[in-house]
Amino acid sequence: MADSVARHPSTLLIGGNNAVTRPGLHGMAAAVGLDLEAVGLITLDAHFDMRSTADGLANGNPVRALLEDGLPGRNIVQIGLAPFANSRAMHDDALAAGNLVVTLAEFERIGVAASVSRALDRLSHCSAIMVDCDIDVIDPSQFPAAPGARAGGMAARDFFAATRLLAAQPLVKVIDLTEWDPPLDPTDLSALTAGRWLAEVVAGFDART
Ligand SMILES: [Mn+2]
Repeated sequence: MADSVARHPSTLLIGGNNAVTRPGLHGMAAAVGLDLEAVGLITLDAHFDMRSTADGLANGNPVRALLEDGLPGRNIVQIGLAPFANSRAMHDDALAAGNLVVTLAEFERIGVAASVSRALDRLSHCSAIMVDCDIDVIDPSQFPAAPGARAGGMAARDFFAATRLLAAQPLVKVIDLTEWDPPLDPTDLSALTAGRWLAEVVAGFDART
């Protein structure tokens, strides 16, 4: 990751599960010579990913692990948190850490552009940003191949729009896609949706000025 970020303005990290986000962010920070105080993380994810790290690193705890590594909560923006998919304790912990939390309900109330603007404003002190796209944020009717997805998720078109806006930001050095489990979808719907994600990332990158 560090080697790629050093040589390219944008690097895509394709999971695999959400545990790839932590080493991805560390690689990005190393490549640009920044400590964790100067790098930001934006997650599009139905979950806080704030489970305990006591039993090791896994797909449910990359945000907790990064906080424990020293990434300040003020450098973390979490968008798309689904109701009835997270514990109260994790929500409280995220707020106590200083993470900016934009729940799915808030995202839908204020819209894609305002949510992205809020995220970027929050990270205005950061010199490099990683975007974590946990594809379980999408409604499972539109992306059946994510085991963590819950009914009533984000509309795929909103996910695409948010991805494109974020990919257009020059400070976004790394974007990951995680939690896609292809065998869970016997149709080609999930593959087409993931393919569209890639197209949106490239279109956003192409729009950079
Ligand atoms: Mn996740």
